[in-house]
Amino acid sequence: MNASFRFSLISLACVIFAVACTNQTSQTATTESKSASSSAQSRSTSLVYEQNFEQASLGLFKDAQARALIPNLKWTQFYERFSIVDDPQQGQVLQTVYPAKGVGPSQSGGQFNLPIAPAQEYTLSYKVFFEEGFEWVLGGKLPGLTSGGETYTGGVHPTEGQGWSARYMWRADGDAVIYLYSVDNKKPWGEDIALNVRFEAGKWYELTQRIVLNDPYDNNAILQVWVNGEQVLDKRDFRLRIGDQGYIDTLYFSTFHGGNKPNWAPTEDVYARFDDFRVF
Ligand SMILES: [Ca+2]
Repeated sequence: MNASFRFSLISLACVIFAVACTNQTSQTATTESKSASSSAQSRSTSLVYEQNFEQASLGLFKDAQARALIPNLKWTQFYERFSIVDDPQQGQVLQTVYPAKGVGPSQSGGQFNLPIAPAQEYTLSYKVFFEEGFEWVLGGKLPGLTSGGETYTGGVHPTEGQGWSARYMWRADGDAVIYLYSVDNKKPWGEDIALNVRFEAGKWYELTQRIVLNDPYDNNAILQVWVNGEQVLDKRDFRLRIGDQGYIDTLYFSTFHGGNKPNWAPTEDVYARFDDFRVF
């Protein structure tokens, strides 16, 4: 083999290697961009919180039991209306009672505040089941992610874009909405964002919300919702904050009938179940 032929062979090998590497790089990039845009599943590797209630004791779930299971709870508001029960589909679940004539978190359902490490993006998913006979009445709250814990709820608005809350609500007839407090909501209370899903009693629903904060001075926030894996909301080009603040910092478990007037109350005790909370 003369020197020039050997040089040609080496050159050819280098070219083949370079082309192979380029192909490899472009395949990797395609795969990543597909998984990034496909769904909330793409962030499942960075799970920051998970709760399936399998390690809890059956029976009444009071503040002490909750703190044993979830050590970093900030506060609870249970009033002996939370229990751990066995569910035929889900194993152990958290059950909440909404007593007859009860309205608001002091008389109906209950709440807890679970801080999470502040971040610009999170996905929260959990399962909810309304037991047979559930009365929707005018509506009620369901858990969601917030910035500022429980601050921006109950008619308190983040006028400087310093926080927000993105719980869900059921409305009359079980219509599901996102119930949003954010800097550009000029209504006296939260703003309903329709999900075009109607809850029915006796069925488990998996609710998944992905929130990406807007850049500090842009209108590029993202709020996406999936119900049982099907995307039902893709809200973009809005603001959740103004400036370098408003980070996602709380899993706000909040559920009750209301509103704050008696006409939001059920006529009998009604029950819901919750399970499989995941933040990632
Ligand atoms: Ca469970």
